[in-house]
Amino acid sequence: MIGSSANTSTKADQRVRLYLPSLGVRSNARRVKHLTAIIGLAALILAACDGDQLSSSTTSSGGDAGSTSTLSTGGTGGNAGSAGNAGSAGNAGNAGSSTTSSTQSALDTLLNALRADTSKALLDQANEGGWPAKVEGGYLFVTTNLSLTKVAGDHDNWAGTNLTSDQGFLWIVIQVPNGSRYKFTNLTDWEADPWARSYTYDDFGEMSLVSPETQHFDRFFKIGDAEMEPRTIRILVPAEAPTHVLYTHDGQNLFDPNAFFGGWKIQDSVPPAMLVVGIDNTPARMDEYTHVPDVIGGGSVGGLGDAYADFIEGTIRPLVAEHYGEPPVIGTMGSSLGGLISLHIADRYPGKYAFAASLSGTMGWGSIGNNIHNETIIERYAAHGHQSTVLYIDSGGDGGNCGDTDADGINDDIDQGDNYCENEQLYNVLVSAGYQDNIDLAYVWAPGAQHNEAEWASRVNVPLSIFAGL
Ligand SMILES: [Ca+2]
Ligand SMILES: [Ca+2]
Repeated sequence: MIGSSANTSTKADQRVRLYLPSLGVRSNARRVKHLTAIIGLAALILAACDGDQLSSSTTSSGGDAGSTSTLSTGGTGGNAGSAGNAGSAGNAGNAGSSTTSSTQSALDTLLNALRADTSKALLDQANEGGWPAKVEGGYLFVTTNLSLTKVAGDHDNWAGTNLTSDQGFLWIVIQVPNGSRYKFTNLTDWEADPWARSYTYDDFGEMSLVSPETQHFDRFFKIGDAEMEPRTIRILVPAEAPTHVLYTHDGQNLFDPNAFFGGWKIQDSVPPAMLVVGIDNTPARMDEYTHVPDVIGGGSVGGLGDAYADFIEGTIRPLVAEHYGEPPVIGTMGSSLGGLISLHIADRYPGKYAFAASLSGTMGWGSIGNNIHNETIIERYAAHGHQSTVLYIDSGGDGGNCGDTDADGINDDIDQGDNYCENEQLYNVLVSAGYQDNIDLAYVWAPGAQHNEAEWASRVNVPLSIFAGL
C-alpha cells in the first residue's frame, strides 16, 4: 500500500485499544472501520496520483502565479537573526532597501518591484520578510484579485478598508497590531491572502494573520533545488520557542482540515515547543519518497530518495534555521511512502536525526513488482545494523495472513493489511540489529486500522509524544 489516501468507504466509529509493546503505553484511539471490499494496489496508486495532483492544485494556488525561482533572490540579510518568527516580517523593509537604493523607502521599493514584475515581487517578498510587508507606517497589503477591493479584519472590525488601484494589483498601508486577522473582500466574497506568510484555520477555512504570537502556520513558496521540483513548505509554529523540529512529508495533508479524510490535523495533537515542517509532495511523489526503483503498474518508478533527503539537508533545514533558528532535537515522520522515506532519510544521514517515525510505511518497496528485488529498507537496516536514531514504526491491518508468496525474503500482505506484514518483519529485523523496545524502538499495531489520514490522525499523538520526550 503506497497511497496517501484510500478511496472512500462506509465507516463506523468504534473504540479500540492501541497497544504499544514494552513502552507500556496503552491509549484509546478512535478508528474508522471500513466495511467495503479490499482496494487493489492499482486503485491505490491511482488514488495516490489523483490525490497528489488535487492537493497540489487546491492548496498551492497562491504560489502558481509566481516565477520558478527557488528561495531568496538576495537580501537575505534582512532575515538574519530573526530567530523569533513573529518578528521576521519586521525585517522586510531592510531586505528590500539593501538591494536597491538606500534612499528609496521600503514601500516605494516594493511598489516599484510589483509594477515591474508582479509575480516575482510577490514571490520574493513572500519568501523573505513575508506578506503583508512591514514598511514605514505599517504593513503593506497587496492583492492581485482585482474584484476584491477592500481588506477587512480585526483592524477595522471587518468593515472593509478600501485598497488603492495600481498596475495590476491593489494595495494599502495600514497599521495593525500583531496577531491581527484579515481577508480581502468586496463584502460579498471573502478570500484569505494566498501569499500571507502566516495563517490559521477557523470555521470558514483559511484565515490570514499578521505577525501572530500564538500557534499558527507559516509557509514558503516554490522551494526546490537542482533535482527537486519547487513545492510549498508549511510550518506549524508553536507559541513558545521550539525545542524540537519534525520534518514531515505529504505536507498538504498534515494541517488542512479540508484535506483527505480530514487530514492529520497535527495541530490538535502536537506537544508544545515542537516546530513541525510540512513538505508538500509533488506529482513525482512516488519517485521522491523511495530509495530504490520498483515496478508498479508495469513501469519502473522510484529511486530519487537520496536526492529528496539531500534537498531537506541542503535547502529546507537551512531555510528553517534562517527563520526560526533550528531547534536542537531533530526528527522526521511520514506515512505510507512518507514513512519509508523517513527511515531512509535517517539512514542516509546517520547521527543527524534523533527520531524517525513511520505510520503504515511501505517497507516492502523494491520488491513489490513481479521479478524485481531491489534492496528494501528492511534489508538495508539489517545490513547497516544498529544506529543512533530512535525509531517508531506502526501499521494497522488484521495482524495475520502474512506470507512470502514470491519467496524473495520479504513478507507480503496477502490481504489488505495496511503494510502489517512488512512492518512486523522490519520490527523483528530491528530487534535483531540491536534496537531495544522502550529504549530506541517503538512498534505499534493498531488492530484493523486502514490506510488513510483519519487513522493516522487518530494515533499520531503516540510518535509525537515519544519525540517530545527525546
Ligand atoms: Ca516481492
Ligand atoms: Ca515476498
